This record gives sequence, structure tokens and C-alpha cells, in this order.
Amino acid sequence: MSNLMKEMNFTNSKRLYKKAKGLLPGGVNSPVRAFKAVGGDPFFVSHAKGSKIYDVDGNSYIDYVLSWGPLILGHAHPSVVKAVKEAAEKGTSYGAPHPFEIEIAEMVKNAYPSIEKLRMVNSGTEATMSALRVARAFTGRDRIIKFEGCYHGHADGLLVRAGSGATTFGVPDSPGVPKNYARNTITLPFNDLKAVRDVVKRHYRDIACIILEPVVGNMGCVLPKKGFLQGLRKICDRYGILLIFDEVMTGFRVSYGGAQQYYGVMPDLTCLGKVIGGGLPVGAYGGRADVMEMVAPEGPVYQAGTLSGNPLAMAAGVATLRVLSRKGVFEKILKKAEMLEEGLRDAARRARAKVKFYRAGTMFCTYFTDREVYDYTTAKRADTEKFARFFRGMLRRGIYIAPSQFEAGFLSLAHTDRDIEKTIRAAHDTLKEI
Ligand code: KE4
Repeated sequence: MSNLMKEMNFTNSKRLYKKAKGLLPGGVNSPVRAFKAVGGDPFFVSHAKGSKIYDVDGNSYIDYVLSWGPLILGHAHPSVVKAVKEAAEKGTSYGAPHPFEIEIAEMVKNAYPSIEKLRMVNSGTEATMSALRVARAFTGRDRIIKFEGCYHGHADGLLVRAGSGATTFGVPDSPGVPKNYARNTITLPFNDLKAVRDVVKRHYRDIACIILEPVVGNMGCVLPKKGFLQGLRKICDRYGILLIFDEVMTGFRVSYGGAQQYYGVMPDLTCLGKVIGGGLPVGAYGGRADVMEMVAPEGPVYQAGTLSGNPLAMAAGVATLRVLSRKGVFEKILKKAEMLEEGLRDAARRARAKVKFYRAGTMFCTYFTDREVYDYTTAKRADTEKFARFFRGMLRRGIYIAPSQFEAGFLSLAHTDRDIEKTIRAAHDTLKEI
């Protein structure tokens, strides 16, 4: 039993986790939820409201995970709950076109000028998997470039890491991914434009696309170096390669128009998810009309989904974007993120802690290292044991941050100044303690 369990009452969570482990692999429906990276067992949630999440033992936490990003308005926002209830009264799924699909598509297009046409799907994984297929069909090329530390969901072709040495053939990053499938994925270091240039010069005739998280939220929060995104755009233009921004996490988070608006670099295709579903299952991919017109039934590229454009998910997404797009709302959340950043930097200084803090809009990460983090190799230098102690200390103080050093944290409209002040005090005390 970890220290955490000794100091907090987790009786009901422990009982439920024991039961869950007999039913679900690792007792969870997604690996990171099992708290493996931070020790101890996960708490089970009873409910959530605003910036708070409550477990089945009555413990409450200020939540900076927010279901891994979607809940930018906070949990159970009245407008979202009302929209979902009203939609459910009219039926939970039609498998046929309905007006909400048009409304959310228009809202996304208004926020993302690079998206001329889009397709709704049910997860970020589906969005990136489909975007790759369209890119391969449009270019007639099979290979793709991705970057170490970027996560794009669990489609086979994306669970691939860099092969050994100079080889540009990827190797599976999970059992079950066929070797010959992984060979089509070239994995390079993030922020390394020279590595991209060298590989593209040799292999451009085979390369369909370059896919990346423009700000990487799946190795913490890693920012693109100055000129990196612009350099990728130039390389893609020169060699007829499609540039795909996986903005499943950064979309409506780095800025209302995502990383592409913030950095002023337009991709050919964009993948979205999380925020646009307001907490319900969703994903989307879209971009240049000439590329998206390849998608069935307009074009020959097959992609389908029973629940794609589901009326409840669309209603939650439309309700979320209606609030988020109101004048001053996104800026309000940005101000909260700035307040948290300032406070955490100050707390680290006062605690004489060796940490590095990065933020992109309303997403952030604290690395336990005193050296800059700009790619996977430098991110992996972080002291994960120390992070685990930090996580448990914060949880004991009622603050729930992502249970892994290599995840991002998120702010919502619901986080109050008091929440942030409490978080900063807890961070200072925990940093002193560990
Ligand atoms: P989903 O299939 O989980 O909806 O989306 C996959 C995905 C794609 N692209 C990016 C940039 C993502 O961050 C994700 C999923 N993010 C993780 C958090 N690191 C979801 C949490 C989980 O896997 O349980």
C-alpha cells in the first residue's frame, strides 16, 4: 500500500478497484488512469462539478486533468448539461444527418480557416488514423513522418518508435503492431528540422505526410522551437508532402484557433477532439477541400462510423463552443493560466526546487529537471520518482494533477482565484516536503 493510501481514506475506491481489476485490464478503460506512473491505486470518481472532482470516499480535489483536456468550461457546465439533456429527450442517435452537425462544422471552420471541409468521428485516434489514410490516398505515397514523444492515439501505424541507428524504418512501439506496417513510419526527434530535411531529401517520393502535435502535450508540454513549424511548412510545400497538425489536445486550448492560430502556421489537415465534444466521445479531421473531397462518399477513401456526429456529442460540443467563443471568455481562462504559472514559478523559487515550467495557452507542465526540455530525450531526463512524490503530496492536499510526468495539465473557466491560490500553497509545501 502506498503512503497515499495510508494517509487518506480510500476504502471505497480500493474495494471498487479490486472489483474492476477482475473485469477490466488493469481495472481501467485507459492505461494512464491506473496511476502506474505515480504509485498507489486510482481513486474512483463519484461526481464532478466546476473545477472540482469528488471520489467515492468523499475526498474532493481541484482538477487540472479535466478528463485530459475536454472540459475547458469545467465539469457539468449548466449550458452543456442542459444541451445534452434536451438532445437526449429527442433521441440519442439517428445514424442520419441532423442540424447540429452543420452548426459545429461551421463553428470549427470559423475558428480554423485552414479547415475547408471536415468529418466528425468518435475519438482522436479515429481522427488521426483517418487523416493519415486520406493523406496517403491524396499523395499516392505510403510513408509518414512523426516525432518521438508525440502521441496521436493508438492506431497501428502511429504506435511506432524510431528504428535503430541510421535506419529510417520505424519499429513497433507495442506488441501486435506488424513490423512491416511500422516500416512505413519514420520517427524523428521533435524540434529537429535538420533531421526532417535529411530524411525528406532522401525519401520524399515515398512520404505522404508529416504529422505532429504542434505543441506536444503527450510528453508533458513541449513547445515548438522558433521556426520549427514554419520550417516544416516550407519542407512540405517544396516536396508535395501534406502537413497534419494533430490538435486533438491543443485545439481550442493553446488559443481558440489552436496552435495554428497562435503560431500562424496553416497545416493541410487538422485533427481535433476533446473540447469539441464537451466531454462526450468525439473526434474530427478536416482541412483543404481538395484533400477532404477524397473522403467517401464524395471520393474513394473509405471512412465511416455508426455514431459519428452523434447528436448528444454535437450538442455538448456546440454548447461548449458557444460559451467559449463569447467575447472575453478564452482570455479569462488564459488569465487563470498566467496566474497559475506565476504562482508555481514563485513557489518553486521559494522552495528552491529544481523544476522547469512550460505553458502554451491554457495547458502546462512542471518538469522535475533543471535543464531545458525541448524534445523526448530531454523530457525523459526529468526525475519521475520525484514527480510521483509531488503528485501524491498534491493529491493529499486536494489537488489532482495528471498522474504522469509526461502529461499536460489544463485550466478551465471554472477554476477560481481561490483554487489557484490553494494550488500554489500546496505546490510550495509539497516541493519543500519532497
Ligand atoms: P483519443 O483516441 O484518446 O480520443 O485521442 C487520442 C489522442 C490523439 N492526439 C492527441 C494529441 C492526444 O492527446 C490524444 C489522447 N490524449 C490522451 C492524453 N495524453 C488521452 C488520455 C488517455 O489516453 O486516456
